[in-house]
Amino acid sequence: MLKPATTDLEALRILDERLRWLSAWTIHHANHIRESADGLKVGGHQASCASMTAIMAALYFHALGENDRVAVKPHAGPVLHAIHYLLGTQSREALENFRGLGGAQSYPSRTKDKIPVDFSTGSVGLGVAITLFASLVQDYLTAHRWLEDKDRGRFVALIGDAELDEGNIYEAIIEGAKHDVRNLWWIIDYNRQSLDATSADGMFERFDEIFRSCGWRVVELRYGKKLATALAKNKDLKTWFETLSNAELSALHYQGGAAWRARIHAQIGKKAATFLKDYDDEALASLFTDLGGHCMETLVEAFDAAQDDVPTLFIAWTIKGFGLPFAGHKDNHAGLMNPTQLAALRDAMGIREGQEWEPLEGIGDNARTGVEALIDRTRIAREKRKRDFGTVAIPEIPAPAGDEQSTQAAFGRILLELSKAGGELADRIVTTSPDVTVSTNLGAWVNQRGLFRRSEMADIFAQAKIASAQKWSGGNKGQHIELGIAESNLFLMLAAAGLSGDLLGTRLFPVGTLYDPFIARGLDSLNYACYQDARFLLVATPSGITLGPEGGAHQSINPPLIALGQPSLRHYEPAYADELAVMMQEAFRLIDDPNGESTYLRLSTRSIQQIERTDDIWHDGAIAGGYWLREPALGADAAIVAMGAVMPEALAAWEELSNDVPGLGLLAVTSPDLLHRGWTGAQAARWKGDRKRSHVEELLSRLSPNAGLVTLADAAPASLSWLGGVLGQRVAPLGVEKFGQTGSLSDLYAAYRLDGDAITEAVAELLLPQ
Ligand SMILES: Cc1ncc(C[n+]2csc(CCOP(=O)(O)OP(=O)(O)O)c2C)c(N)n1
Ligand SMILES: [Mg+2]
Repeated sequence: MLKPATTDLEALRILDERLRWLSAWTIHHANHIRESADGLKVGGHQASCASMTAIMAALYFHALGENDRVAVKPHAGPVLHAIHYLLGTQSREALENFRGLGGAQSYPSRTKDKIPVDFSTGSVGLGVAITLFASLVQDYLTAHRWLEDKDRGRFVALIGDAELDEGNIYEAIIEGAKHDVRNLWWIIDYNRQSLDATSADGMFERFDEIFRSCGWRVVELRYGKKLATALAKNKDLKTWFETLSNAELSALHYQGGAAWRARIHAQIGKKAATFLKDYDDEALASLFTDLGGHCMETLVEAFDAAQDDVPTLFIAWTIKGFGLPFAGHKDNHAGLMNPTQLAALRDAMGIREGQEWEPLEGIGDNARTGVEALIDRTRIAREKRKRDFGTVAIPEIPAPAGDEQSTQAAFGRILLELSKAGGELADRIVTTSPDVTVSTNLGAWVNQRGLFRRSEMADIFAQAKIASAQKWSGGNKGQHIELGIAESNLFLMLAAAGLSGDLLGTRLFPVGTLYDPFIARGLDSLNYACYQDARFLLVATPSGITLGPEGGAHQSINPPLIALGQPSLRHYEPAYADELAVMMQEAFRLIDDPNGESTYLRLSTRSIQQIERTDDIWHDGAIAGGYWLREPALGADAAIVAMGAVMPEALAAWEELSNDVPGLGLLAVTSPDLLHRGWTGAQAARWKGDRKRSHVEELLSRLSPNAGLVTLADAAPASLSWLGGVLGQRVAPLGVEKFGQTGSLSDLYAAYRLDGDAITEAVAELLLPQ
């Protein structure tokens, strides 16, 4: 990385002020000036922005290189927009429409903002941690020779201090330590305020200890130059200052110079008399606001000094609302300046009324040249990367052979075969798992492709000739990233790897495995990955009560419902190995398709008799969400509708009942998620005049309008019960509604009413005259 050029500090200070103005003005405009159709407060966070304009000016206009990527503190979104406005990459129109439909988004959004946003943020803590995994992906691409050294960069997270209460951050740095993570700058806006109030005292010491123990360099930027010099001259004053609690400090900042004077006078007395004489009230207030995170010289020096690749935490002391009338007030998180206060700020910044949007309004000629030169020189108006990093041919994936198989075992075999066959897709697959690699059947793939490690890791057991089915050595060429048991990390890893094309120019095909119930453990991180349009294949296995002896804590019930409500994630639940093969092929295609999405495969360890196929018609249905495994007679009165590993029960019941119930159908649902989306999508299209019926409507219209459906899933029955709403058919939903317990499959299926008897009773009840 190049040493940064020396920069015009004065110009940076002007840019800091300008960012404070533009962010405050953008928020003010949306709340007080733009016409409000509904009378609701639009909101925005002027104090959170003001807290870090100096940090962001120093970063963007001085320290960032062209390959660097930044996750911006969500509530500093308007500052990022202001930066791009100054650079000419954000429009005035979008700022005027801040928080409006199609306007600049409240929190930086990769998919919705028109400026280049490297990482979306919003749910605090996640934007921080993803930078660590993105850096790991950069190392992965470098090791695999997909990224040249000249294209490598640093990953920067701008962090609100309260974000550091989020446990996912610590899970991430522990994982990072294991993988020797580097090229990270995490910059804490240490304003010692959260949303509700001022925060716990002395946390900078805790952060320091924790991060250092994980191999980070910690750089504390407590004082600006002026304040450091003044305190160096008076030890008593410094000691007093450093013992002020966060609440006391913030209150004094809010109260201003006279309060500082009175307090110093009362608490230090004579020993501070000379000091107090040197400053009038205004100068006193200004001096004490000279914290490290507001001092341009301090920031520039600190960034210039951290040019190696050691992961670095900067603790930049700041004041929330710096330079605004509510600076330091504990309630200022969502505070908005009123029009009078805003006008006063405008005047103080030398901006004429009516010229508020002029980017460099009021900046005198001498200074203007320097500012313009700095904007030009340090322009990092990075083109929003388009998805034009090539495509990868997805080969046909054959079904693994075998009369009896579980979908989990079939998954392992498919990956193994892909690996053995080789080719571009196999080389681009990167697998990852939170300590369940072996138990989710990734083991054979890992034996083939190895663990990824930046430095070689020998397999000690193999060297000692101790028999083991699992090789466990790692190196530069490895394709499996083993994680500790932290499901949030899994999803952040998938998010980062799933953005490798956009972020780093090479598409990866990330495959992550975990046990289905533990999706809930990392759910917000999964949502975060989807929100950013990261692309991956998530394989959740085992699932449901089909893993009987493992008991309730491991038997998942509601993930299909989670998937039903999760945008940008497609749920597939195969019953048979051949279905799984076409689903995996489709999932890989979707990863690389500009309009694609991620896929969640819910698999099982239950080994079941595979089905004889007489044709390939089922393919398209399986991909679309369901197909008739046993075709009903046209206008039939009933159908069994089943999903996944309970298909043998459904088939057996169908065989038993089909003599008594003529034309009985058996519908294999492979994705309630897709069927539901198709249904609502077709409805929406009908409002626009498109009369096309959705797949689920087509399927169910083969039955009589009064038909009864018995739905069956090893999951919450609501996963399928909604099917009755499509055409108004009656439903008897079978599924799991209580936490499971240990037991044999037959015992559990009987106890939870998932067996043939339950299906027969349900069909009978539906067919009895009402
Ligand atoms: C996961 C999550 N929980 C809660 C919130 C609501 N929230 C937004 S900002 C915030 C406090 C932020 O304080 P800090 O990180 O210190 O930022 P500051 O505004 O002080 O710079 C909270 C609780 C959120 N955005 N995300
Ligand atoms: Mg804060």
